Amino acid sequence: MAPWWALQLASGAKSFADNPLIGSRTLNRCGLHVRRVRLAQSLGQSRRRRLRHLASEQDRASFDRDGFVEIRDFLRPDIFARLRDGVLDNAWAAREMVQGDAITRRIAVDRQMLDIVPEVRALRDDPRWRGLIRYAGSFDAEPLLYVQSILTHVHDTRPDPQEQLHADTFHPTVKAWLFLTDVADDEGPFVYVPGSHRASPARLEWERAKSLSSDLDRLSSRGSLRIEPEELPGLGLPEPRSFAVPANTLVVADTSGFHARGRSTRPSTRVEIWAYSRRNPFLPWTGLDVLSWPGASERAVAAIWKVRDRLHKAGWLGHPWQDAGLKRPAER
Ligand SMILES: O=C(O)CCC(=O)C(=O)O
Ligand SMILES: [Fe+2]
Repeated sequence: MAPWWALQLASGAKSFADNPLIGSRTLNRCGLHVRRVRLAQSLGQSRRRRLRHLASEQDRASFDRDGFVEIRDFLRPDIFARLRDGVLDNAWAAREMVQGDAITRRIAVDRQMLDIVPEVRALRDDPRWRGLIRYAGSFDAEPLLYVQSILTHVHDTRPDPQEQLHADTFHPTVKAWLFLTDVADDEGPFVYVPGSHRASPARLEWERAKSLSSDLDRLSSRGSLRIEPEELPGLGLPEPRSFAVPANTLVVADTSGFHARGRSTRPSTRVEIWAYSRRNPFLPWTGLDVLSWPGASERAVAAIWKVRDRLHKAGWLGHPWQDAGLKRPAER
């Protein structure tokens, strides 16, 4: 396995628990983890500089400062209303994952949805949407698109682990949410710590300490490092900002910054068009992206799920995304 583990060092592999090189305290004492963070950060910055033309100066300034951009009233109201109704009023092939007491439901934005709800296609092709996601993600790459629903307090069990502040991974990466429903502050809004996308000296020191720690919780040990709110001031970071926002708000964020899903105090349903893009952080170039081939991105999600189903059946892979049949996005 050693050559495979070594190759993974040049990829987005992030699990301290699954790769003995990434998790090696000896190597991390010599600076392996922090070097990967720094190199990925500087390559990401360099790719972003080459993609500056894709986003407006104002959007870039917000993103560079905060690690996110929030745009209210993103679509024209009549177009947004048609998009929301078209998506919410139909039943689509859905997958669901249970985490704690919450269910995350995902529906692929595939060819069928693009045909039935043309406003979704218009969103996918909207230059501001396209450009901002590419700039934030630091790649000229087509993101994977889903309709995502967060249903809280479905099960009577431990809380949803996404409620803990965390970084998804160690390198620049993007997720985007166009909220189709209003999100109240006590209904599990997205929260983000402004400025936490930067690899500041204090953050690098914190990364180093984590990479040497022998008692990481399960998700941290798999490379999505958890942080306690009390630790933020020590890193020179402010309190998290909560995105309690009206429908038709777009948030694009670098989720290597600290973020979470805020508490929900009662059963709630949040629905969004959700975009995700992640490539090998050590690629020096911005393009050459397979998902950007014509027709590829709208088939990709179904293909990914199919491959995972097969690997799961063969016993090679845990696969949390269960087939949930046809569901309307906000159905409980
Ligand atoms: O859905 C949210 O509000 C954030 C969940 C999260 O941590 C993520 O999508 O990476
Ligand atoms: Fe996350």
